[in-house]
Amino acid sequence: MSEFTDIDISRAIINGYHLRLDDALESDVLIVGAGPSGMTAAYYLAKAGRKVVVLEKRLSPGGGVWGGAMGMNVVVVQDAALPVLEEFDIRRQAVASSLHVVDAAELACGLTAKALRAGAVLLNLTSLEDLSVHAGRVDGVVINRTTLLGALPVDPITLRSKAVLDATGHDASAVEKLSRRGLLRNLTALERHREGPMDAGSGEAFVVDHVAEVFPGLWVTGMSVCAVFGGPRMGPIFGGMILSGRRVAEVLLRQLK
Ligand code: 48F
Repeated sequence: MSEFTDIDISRAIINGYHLRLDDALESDVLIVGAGPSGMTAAYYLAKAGRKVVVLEKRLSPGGGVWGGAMGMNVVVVQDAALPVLEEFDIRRQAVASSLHVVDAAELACGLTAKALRAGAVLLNLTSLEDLSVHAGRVDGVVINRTTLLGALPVDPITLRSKAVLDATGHDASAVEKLSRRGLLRNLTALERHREGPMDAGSGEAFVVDHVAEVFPGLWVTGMSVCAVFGGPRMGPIFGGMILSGRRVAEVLLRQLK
């Protein structure tokens, strides 16, 4: 006779998840996208004591890291990002002048594990459907189960936060919600889908230098920065994403004070 039943297991899942969801209803920072920039930001914000919730539309966190380049699961990181890799206990191998290779799975898992252990909460299979705006400020997100979104007429729920961070990569999905309503008239690059052509050297600096609050309460990091401001794309080098996530966390922490 087993010590537990199938119903005990089901109850553990239901209660565990709904406690987590209930706790996620109000937070300091909601991060949309569990790619490298989003998970790095989640770690530094949670480590500083902020309540952080990360939404990810897919099953697995890690975003574009897993596939490396052309499906070769190795990524490149430059010298500037080594202190962050060390903080995350992620190994690397030096290859050429200032470049290192990192196993893609170790990077995706390493960023995720550190962010979660610092206290960030991840809701997977959860898609951003819309933003919540009150008194001219983004103050939350409207979410739905990824598998329902667009498939069935099922209403979403809302989570509230002091700041929302768009870390959705090339799509800049959160910023796009405001842009298509004409609320961001100055962001012409996003409206014209004008991410610049490949230029890794410039792009890596661009995503760090241009992290910004694009609308009160709504911030961008990672490739969303390029999508919004028209910076160059950069392919399978990830130091810029990690440094962009760290930088936006630093700026946000100052503002949240
Ligand atoms: O694309 P992604 O890895 O963004 P990133 O952190 O890093 C970009 C690099 O991977 C790569 C690159 C490197 O040089 O150019 O592209 O800027 O991670 C974005 C995450 O956001 C999720 C998506 O599934 C991915 O895991 N995401 C996108 N849209 C939504 C979303 C949405 N509407 N709701 C929830 N998650």
